[in-house]
Amino acid sequence: MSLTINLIGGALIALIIWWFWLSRSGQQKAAAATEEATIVVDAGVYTPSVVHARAGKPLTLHFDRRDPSPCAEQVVFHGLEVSEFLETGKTTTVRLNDLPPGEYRFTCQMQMYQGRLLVD
Ligand SMILES: [Cu+2]
Repeated sequence: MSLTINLIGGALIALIIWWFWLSRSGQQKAAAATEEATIVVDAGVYTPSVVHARAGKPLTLHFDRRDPSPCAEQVVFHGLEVSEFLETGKTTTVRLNDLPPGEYRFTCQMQMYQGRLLVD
């Protein structure tokens, strides 16, 4: 009986280590240049809030809006002349093509939500 409990305990510890390791490697992936990303819009923050993209490549962003407050309803890409309305409870896809190198902010219309798009 105690052997079974020890095995379960060991398995749980292994699971916790694996989970932390996985979540950490996930964060590293978010910092790497990407051509597609999903951004959760909730509780006043974009997650992830920083997107790294390659210049001249298309970038597809899926905004998963979970915050019903009007504050979250629009995303504006400053310096790119792009903005989009986001529907609550749905995912809205924004496609950006031929991005010039630089750093661009993306925010809600009131600039409460803050994100950065890094292009190089
Ligand atoms: Cu806002």
